[in-house]
Amino acid sequence: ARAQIGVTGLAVMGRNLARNFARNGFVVAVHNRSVGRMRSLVAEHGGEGEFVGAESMADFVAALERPRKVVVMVKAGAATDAVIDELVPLLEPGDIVIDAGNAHFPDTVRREAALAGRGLHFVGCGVSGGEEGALLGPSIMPGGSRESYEVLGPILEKVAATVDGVPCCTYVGPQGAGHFVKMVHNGIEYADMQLIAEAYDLLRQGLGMSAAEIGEVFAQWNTGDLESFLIEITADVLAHTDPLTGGAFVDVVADRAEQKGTGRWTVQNALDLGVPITGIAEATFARALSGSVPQRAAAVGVLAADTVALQVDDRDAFVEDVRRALYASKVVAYSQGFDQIAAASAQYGWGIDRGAMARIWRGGCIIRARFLDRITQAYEREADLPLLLADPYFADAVAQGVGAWRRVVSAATLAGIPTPAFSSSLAYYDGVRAERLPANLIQAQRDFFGAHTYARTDRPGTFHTDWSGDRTETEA
Ligand code: NBP
Repeated sequence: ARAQIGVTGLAVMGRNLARNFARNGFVVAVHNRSVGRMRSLVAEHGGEGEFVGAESMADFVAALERPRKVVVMVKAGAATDAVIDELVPLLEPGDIVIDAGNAHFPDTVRREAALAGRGLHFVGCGVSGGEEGALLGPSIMPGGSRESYEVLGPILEKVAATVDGVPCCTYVGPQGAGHFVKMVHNGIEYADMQLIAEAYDLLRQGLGMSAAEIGEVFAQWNTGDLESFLIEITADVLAHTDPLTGGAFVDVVADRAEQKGTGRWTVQNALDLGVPITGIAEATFARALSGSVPQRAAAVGVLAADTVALQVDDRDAFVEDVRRALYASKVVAYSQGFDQIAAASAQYGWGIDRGAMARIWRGGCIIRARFLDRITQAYEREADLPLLLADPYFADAVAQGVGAWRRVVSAATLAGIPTPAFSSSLAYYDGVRAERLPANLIQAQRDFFGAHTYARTDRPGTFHTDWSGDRTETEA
């Protein structure tokens, strides 16, 4: 046994992750259900490092040094359980199974408990960065026992992306914490992408700019506060010409956004925890709306528009307004995502360090951005920050753009350009900063029809009014 780590599941992600381990000097055992993938990996990339190809699971396990460290990189769901079931009888206490696929965190909680019962460590590990990240350095979010991280951490930190010499990998927390954080990362990614798409739409439909011109705007934005992987690739995509038609590539792509489920899981969990992640929810629903083919067909040309064309005297000023609105909306979406992490951490007892999560998202992953440094700094100033948006840096940054934000949202509304994420983020901002919300009326209504009681602003206690009788108030 001489392999320091093993990877089973050698499709795009597992193959590249195995190569990444080998290129970093680790001896890697590699295995795949169908042996062809394993053989082609060794044949094509054997020169990049030291691979130990195994044709059976038993040979694979036998090739590993103890405690064994087995990365499972298969299709999330039933395939993961099938591989675990095959693997577990071959392992010994102290061995570590790392699920690096996109598992739903409740599955990870279940698997961790089952393996812990057999003396095995189970590490639900979020990996972001797609194929390229897996090969060149992803952002890695491992959960599970702290003890397992002591053995595994140094290996993962070596293959992770680095920013300013700091690896984009750290221990996240017990049980399903790693996959949970990866899920919220993906939810934030949905919001970020939707906000960018809305900004594009405002410039395209609102100002009538060409895709290539907007690409230049995004390239420009990528030199400032918005600098990020997603803004960078947006500029690239918008500049791309379709070889078939000679027109802008984006114009030939069908406008139906698909999803694999992590956005939906994020929203479902937020509903369970009661955390208002309106940006991520709107982004997830916007994808659903785009894919609502019969509904859209029934509405096009039928539903009245009654719009007012965008009145723009100064194009550059409007573009700058959109940039500010995008930044402010993005701060809201991230603030909400970090709120969800805080709520889950408290609810499940995971002790997640939010500043550290922002730090490991600075490189390797899809939402990598300059902006994440600011988030880490905010949590360094105050680890238990109740609201990221209210951190002095972000409160000030948003304050400078709030006028622009209102102008953009109102212009979009009048022009009939849908901006669900821009608009709902602004509504959240106004809601969370309001001294008083109309929830007082809702509580009164609830007491009226269901005797659900209410609290008063002027006295402690819980009260009920006898609405159907003489309307006297009693303390409940
Ligand atoms: P896929 O998600 O396409 O899965 C293919 C792999 O799963 C193959 O190795 C396949 O083996 C194996 N597999 C299946 Br399917 N059923 C199996 C079973 N019953 N027993 C054993 N092996 C089984 O691969 P991927 O795109 O490389 O993604 C791997 C994981 O990484 C997924 O969980 C994915 O969500 C996650 N992820 C992907 C990305 C990305 O950008 N693609 C990013 C981040 C995370 P076979 O070769 O024998 O069919």
